[in-house]
Amino acid sequence: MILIGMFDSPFVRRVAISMSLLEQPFEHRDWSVGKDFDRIREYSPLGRVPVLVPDEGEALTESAMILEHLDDLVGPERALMPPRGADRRDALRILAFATGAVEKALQIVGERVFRPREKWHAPYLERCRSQMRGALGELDKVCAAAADREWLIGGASDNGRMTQADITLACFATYAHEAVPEPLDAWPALRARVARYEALPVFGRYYAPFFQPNATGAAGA
Ligand SMILES: N[C@@H](CCC(=O)N[C@@H](CS)C(=O)NCC(=O)O)C(=O)O
Repeated sequence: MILIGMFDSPFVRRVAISMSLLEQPFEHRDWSVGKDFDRIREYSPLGRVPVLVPDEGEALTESAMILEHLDDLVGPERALMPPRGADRRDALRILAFATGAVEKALQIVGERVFRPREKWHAPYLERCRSQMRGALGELDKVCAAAADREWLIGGASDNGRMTQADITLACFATYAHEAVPEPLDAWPALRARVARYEALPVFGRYYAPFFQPNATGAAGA
């Protein structure tokens, strides 16, 4: 399989980490959505990454769909999403807030990347920032409630196992931290858990620092 997209994308990153954990080897195309836009669009006319080109069949885009496909490939025993019940619902809730936070972070970054500074719209940036912070606050509560557990999902007795909720939480919170940038200091349980995950070798292997297009660009500034 071929995975297209750079590891400074939180969406590409969560797919790469998942593929590694699921022992699904892939060739990496480190293509930028800027300079390699046309090449990416040959595989996905949408022009977004990640794109996963399977050994057989059409290319897949949209990280959530790719992760579903990977879980399907390995089967329910090894899948990174819990199959059903309270564990699945808890994982979905974490994914929803993490996804909401990273989408708001991307909107803040997008304003800086695609619009000249004099056109940045401060009320819009502040709205996005407050929504992102609302979602990060919810994730902090989840992390605080799981403070004595290694992983977010699973019973206290078996201590659970790493799931997609852990992977996505770390990839998306790290993006908000580095790209917005949002210090995470207001959410100590979230910050500590993300730091612990980011220290794991698989997270380090699929990491690229976010390139700040406008180093002065605090949202709303
Ligand atoms: N919901 C999509 C989001 C993907 C996304 O926004 N990727 C960004 C990189 S972080 C991208 O390709 N941006 C280029 C563009 O939208 O023009 C997913 O989960 O795959």
